[in-house]
Amino acid sequence: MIRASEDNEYYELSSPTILPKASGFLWNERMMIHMNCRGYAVAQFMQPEPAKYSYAPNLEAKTFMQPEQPYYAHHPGRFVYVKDEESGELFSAPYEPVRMPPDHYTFAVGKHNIVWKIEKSGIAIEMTLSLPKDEPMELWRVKVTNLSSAPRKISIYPYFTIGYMSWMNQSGEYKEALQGIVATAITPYQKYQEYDRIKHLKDKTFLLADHAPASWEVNQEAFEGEGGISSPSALRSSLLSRGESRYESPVAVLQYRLGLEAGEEREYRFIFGPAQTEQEIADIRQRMFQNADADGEDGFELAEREYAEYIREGRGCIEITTPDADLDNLVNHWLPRQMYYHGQTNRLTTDPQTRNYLQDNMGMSYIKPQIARQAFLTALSQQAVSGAMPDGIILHEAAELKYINQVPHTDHCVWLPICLSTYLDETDDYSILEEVVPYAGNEETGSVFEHIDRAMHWLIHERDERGLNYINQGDWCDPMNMVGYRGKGVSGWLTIATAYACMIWADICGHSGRLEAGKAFRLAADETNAVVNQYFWDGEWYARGITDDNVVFGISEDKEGRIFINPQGWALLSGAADEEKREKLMKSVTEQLETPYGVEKLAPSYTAMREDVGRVTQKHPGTAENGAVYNHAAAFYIYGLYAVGEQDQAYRLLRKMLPGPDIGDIIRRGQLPVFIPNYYRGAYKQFPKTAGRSSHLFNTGTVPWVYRCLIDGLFGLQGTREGLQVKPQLPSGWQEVTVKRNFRGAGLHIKMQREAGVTKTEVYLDGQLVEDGILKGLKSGMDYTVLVKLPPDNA
Ligand code: CEZ
Repeated sequence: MIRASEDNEYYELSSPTILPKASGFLWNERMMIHMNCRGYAVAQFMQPEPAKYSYAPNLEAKTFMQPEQPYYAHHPGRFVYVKDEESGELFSAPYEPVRMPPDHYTFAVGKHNIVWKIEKSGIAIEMTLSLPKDEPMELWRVKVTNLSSAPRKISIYPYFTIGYMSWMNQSGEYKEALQGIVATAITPYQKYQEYDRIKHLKDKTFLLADHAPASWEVNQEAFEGEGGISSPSALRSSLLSRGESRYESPVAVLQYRLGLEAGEEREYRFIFGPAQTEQEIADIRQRMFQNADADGEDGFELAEREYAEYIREGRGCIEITTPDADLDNLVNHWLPRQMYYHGQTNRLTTDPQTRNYLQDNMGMSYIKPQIARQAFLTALSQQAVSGAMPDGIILHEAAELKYINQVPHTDHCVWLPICLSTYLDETDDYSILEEVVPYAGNEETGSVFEHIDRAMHWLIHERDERGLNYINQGDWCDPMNMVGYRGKGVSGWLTIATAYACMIWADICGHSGRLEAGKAFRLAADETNAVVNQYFWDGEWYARGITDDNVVFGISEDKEGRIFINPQGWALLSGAADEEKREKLMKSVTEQLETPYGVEKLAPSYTAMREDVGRVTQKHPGTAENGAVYNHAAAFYIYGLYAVGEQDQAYRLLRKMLPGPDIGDIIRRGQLPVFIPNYYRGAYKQFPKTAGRSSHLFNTGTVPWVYRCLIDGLFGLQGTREGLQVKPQLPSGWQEVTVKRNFRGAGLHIKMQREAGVTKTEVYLDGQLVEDGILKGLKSGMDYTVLVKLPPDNA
C-alpha cells in the first residue's frame, strides 16, 4: 500500500483514504507547492513577499507556513472531473471532490514531479505535476486512456481553484486568443503609499491549455449550482455554459469532449500560475506551447527537463547501503532534497529567522557550499558592532522584519560558530575567516574572525551576576516569551549552548593558528559549564531556566514541563555533564520523554498557561514546542548522543524520526517518508490517541542536524583540517554497510564491516592501513577505496 518504487525515485501510496493527508512538495526559485494525495494544494510564490494565485474561499490571513493545516471541501485544489456521456456516471481524479472510490489509485511522490494514476470504470486518468526551475507556474499533464474494450464517449473537466482573490476587485473570463482562462484582481490595500508596490504585483491567475476546450466555466457559483462541489450542477448539461466572473469568485474549469476507441489515449497539458499582464501570459503561451526546437521539444518539455536537472543538483554527499532499507531511502533520496529546498528557498521568506538561515545553510554546506559561504557572509554583514545578531536576516531590499522577528530572542550568536564549523569541516575553506565584512548600519568592518569573536563576547556578557545567559523574550524556543521579558530571567539551554559555541569557536581558532584566542574561549566554555552545573543541575537532569522572579523551572518539582530535552542534549555536547550526570540525564530522557515516535521536547505537556514561562504553555498539549516530538530538538539530542559515543541509543531515536517500517506506524503518523516533519504529536502519556501524528510541515531545522548525525556520528566520515576522519558508530547488529562519500571533490567507496578478531576500528585506504584513521592527501577528481574493519558486536 505504501512503498518506494523499484528505482527509489518515487514513494507510492495506493489508496486515497488510508493516509488522507499524505503529501509531497515541489519548489523552484520562485515558488513552492504542497500537494496532498487527494488533490488539495497549497501554493505560494515570491514577489518578493509570499503571495497566492490559488486562494481559499474566504479572506486568508497572511502568516508563515503552519503545521497540521486542515483541508476542507473548498480547499484550493487541482482536480479533473470525468463524466461518462452515455451513462452520466461521474468521478474525479485524483479523488476529491467527488470522492468516488477508484478501482486503482496510485499517488507517487517524486523528486521533480508528482504523479497520480487513477482508474475508474474503464477510464484511466494520469495527472503529472512539475514546475519550471525559476518561474512561478505549475506544469500539468493529464492523460486519459480508455481501458475498456468498447469505444467510450466522455467529458473531462480539469478544475483549478482560483478562489477568493480580493475584496476590492476580482473577475475572470475565458480568452479565446490565449486559449485559456484569466482571472484578475487587485491585492487589497488602503494606504496610498502602498499603491506603488501594489501596481507591480502579479494579480492575475491564468490557466493555459494546449488544446482548445469544447467549453469552460469561470464562475465558481454557477459551476457548482445546487449540486455543490462534489456534484456540480454545471456537469449535468452537455456543455459548460461559458460563464464569466464579475466580482464573483472565479474558478478555472475547462471541458473536453472525447470519443475514445478501445485502448485509445490522449494527453492534455496545462499551465497554471500568476502573472502581471495579459502580454506576459501570451508570451508564456508562445514560449511553452508554440515554439518547438529542432528536435520538436517545446518550452513546456524543456522546462520539465530543466527542472529535473535543477533538482538533481541537490544531491547530498553520501549514498548508503545499510541493513535498514528505509533509512537508505530517506538518506539517499529525500533528506538531501529537503536540505536543498531549505538552502535554496530560505523557506520562502525574505527575512528568515537568523538561526534558521544559519542552520539551513549549515545543511547547504553539504550540497552547494558556495551558497552557504555567501549566506554566512550575508548574515554577518547584518551583525551589530556590539556583536549582537539581529532577529531575522534581510534578504531583499524591500523586505521587512515580520512575525516572530519582531520579538527579541537572545540565541542567534550561538549558531554562528556551530553552523560555520560544518562548512569548514566539509570544505576546509578557512579563507572565509579572513573575509572582511561590514557591520550593520556602521562604517566599521572586520574579518569574520572578529565578527565571531564579538558574537561570542556578546554571549559571554549578556549574562546576570551568576554568569547565566539572559533569555529576554525567547531563545531557540520561539514561544518561550515570558521567562525573561522583565530583564532578569535566564535560559539554561542558552547558557549551555554558549559553552558549546565557545568550545567550537575555540577549536576553530586553534585550527587557524589563533592559539591564545582558542585558549581564552576554551576557558570561557569551562567556566560556563561550571556555572551550568552549579545552577541548573537538578539531581537527575538539567533545568530549562530561571524566571524573572528567580524560579527555576524544568525541574522535578514541576508538575508540567518537568523535563526539557534541549538542556540535556546540549549538556552532552558542551561537556557540562560528566559521566555520572550523563547516565542520569539519559535515563531521565528515556523514562520521561521517549515515545514510540521519538523524544518529546518537554514533558508533561503544559495544559494551562504558565505566565512566567509564556506562550509555549498555551499551545495545545503535545503539539509543537509544547511537548511534541519536535524533531529539531530530538536531532540535537541524537547529535549529543553521538558526541558521547552512545551509538545504539542514538540510532534508536534516529530511526524513530522516520514513519514505518510497519504500516501501522505509517498510518498513525499519517505521512509518507519523503520528508521529516517539524513534529510528530507528543504528550504520549496524556493524549495517547493523537500521539505520533505528523505536522506535515516540511520547514524545519531538523534536516541538517540529521545529516550531521549521519556524517559526524553514525558513519563517522567528518572532514578535518588534515583530511577525512573515519570513525564510524554503527549500531549493534549492523554487520556491514557501504557508503559512497563525496568529499572535497574526491569519491570514496567505503565498506565498513565487523570482523572477528578485530579489537578496534581499522581503516585501510586503497589497501594501506591508516594508523590514525584520517585519510590525508585525497585529491579532487580521484576515486578511492576504503575498507573499515570494526570489532564484532559483542567484542
Ligand atoms: O518556528 C520554529 C522556528 O522557525 O520554532 C523553533 C525555532 O527554533 C525556529 O527558529 C522552535 O521554537 O512562533 C511560534 O510559536 C512557532 O511555533 C514558531 O516558533 C515555529 C513554527 O514551527 C514555524 O515553522
